Amino acid sequence: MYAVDQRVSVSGYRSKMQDRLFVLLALVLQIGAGAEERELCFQNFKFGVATAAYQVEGAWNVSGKGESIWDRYTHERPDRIFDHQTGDVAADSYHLVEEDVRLLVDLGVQFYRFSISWPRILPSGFSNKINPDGVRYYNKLLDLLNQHNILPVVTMYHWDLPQTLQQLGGWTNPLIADHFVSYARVLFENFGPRVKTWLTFNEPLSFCQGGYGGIEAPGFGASGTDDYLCAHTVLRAHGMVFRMYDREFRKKQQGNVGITLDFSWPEPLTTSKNNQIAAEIFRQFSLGWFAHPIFSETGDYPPIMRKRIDYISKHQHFPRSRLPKFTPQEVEMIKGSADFLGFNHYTTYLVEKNYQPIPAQPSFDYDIGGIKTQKDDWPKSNSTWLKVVPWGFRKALNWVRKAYNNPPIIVTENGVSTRPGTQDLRRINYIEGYLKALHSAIYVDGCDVRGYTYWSLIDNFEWTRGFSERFGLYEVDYASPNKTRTKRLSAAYIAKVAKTRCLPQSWTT
Ligand code: GBH
Repeated sequence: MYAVDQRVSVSGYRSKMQDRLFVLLALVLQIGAGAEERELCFQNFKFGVATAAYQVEGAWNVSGKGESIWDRYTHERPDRIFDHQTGDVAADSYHLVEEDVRLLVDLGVQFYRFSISWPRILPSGFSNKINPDGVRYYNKLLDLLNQHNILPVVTMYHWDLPQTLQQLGGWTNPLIADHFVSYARVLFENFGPRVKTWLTFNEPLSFCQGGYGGIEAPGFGASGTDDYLCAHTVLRAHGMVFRMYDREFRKKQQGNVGITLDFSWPEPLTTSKNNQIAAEIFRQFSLGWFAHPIFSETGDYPPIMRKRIDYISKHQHFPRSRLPKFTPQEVEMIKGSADFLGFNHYTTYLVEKNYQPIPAQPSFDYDIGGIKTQKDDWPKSNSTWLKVVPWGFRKALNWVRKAYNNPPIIVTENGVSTRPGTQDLRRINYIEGYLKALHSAIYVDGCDVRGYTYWSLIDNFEWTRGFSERFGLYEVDYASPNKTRTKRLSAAYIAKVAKTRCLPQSWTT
């Protein structure tokens, strides 16, 4: 039954009973293999790799594409981007799509997670005019994937909002939710017959906090106000798209709709009660902000967010809470609006309680009540924020299992940046460590994880970090006219994992 289910999708619920049999069988097989050289294998599981439109496509103003907030931002605020780079050309995947699919075939992955650029499909942001070249591009990609039996996992929104909609306030404007629904309908109509796994949003925590509260595009930095407005619209938009899929497409298209949330694991700095509480509040404010309204039994924002932000807002003399309120109808509409959870995880933080008094200026960082740091002796990557802490992955997955009644999960991103070069043993080491942690989360702890996605297929435009951080299994030579892709050692590693569904023993470093 599960096998049949898997043919059409990487997600879809399986019963509790199947679950238990499955874990039991896996354990028996592994014990049978002997403890010494126990092979770690993943059953009924898929491996894939990911990219996102703005980060790889380039072709920012050709074939009818409209302007996105990242086009505008990189052009107007080069000072905010490392080396003043832009995604104008990036890895040029718009023109090199055949090449990218060749790499996917070479890796032997079961699925490819990519995102669709809203302004490439709807140049004005509105659905009155569809750009045929945009539709053609993604159809071509879907054709190629189909030819090679690679399943598409498609993100509708990976941060590249049409600039026209930003002029209206972007995600802080509640009406943008309606435009997102219209955009999603265009996607279901055009691509739904072939796409069975959808993600509405990638990492609303990152783009609401970074984009509306920080210095990612559009970069207004109104922390503690605009970030909450953004999240509120995004949660409504997500729920509305899920319900629209139910009403208009599910019966015919039989796909699954989820959302990708990012969760860095907040570990208490010390075992003190206060730091443990601070870490738990941090979890509620980072993952819970989006997961509680969708995946909890009660819906709505986490009670601790409601309580803290209401209280702090009052002390800052706001006439009402900076955290907007859902109507009871909205709570119901959003609750349960996902077939699975897309889960992005890269790193871990240590959290201690923040004892500072309430500041006059609102900020998310104060509301969250904790201060985050990382341990100096955790292995580094080539990104300041990313330290290698595999055990945090297992803890994060288990927290989700307990908090939300073990929802089906697809790990939609996990990865690490390294220095330029193809001898990336550090990347292999990272992947191996995190896959071991994932294996324990599934087969020891019982987390319902159905797939793993490595970020990223190729080096790409890392937002405000420009091209300085490389996450690819293939290196991209940005100076070469055809953006030459060169295979890294880690590509061979992932190929082996994807093919055997087991961790190769000979690679252990
Ligand atoms: C993912 O976000 C994105 O989905 C993807 O597009 C990106 O390429 C990938 O990561 C690799 O970076 O400076 O300490 O405030 C990862 C989550 C959230 C990580 C914001 C960096 C800034 C941390 N990101 N975070 S800090």
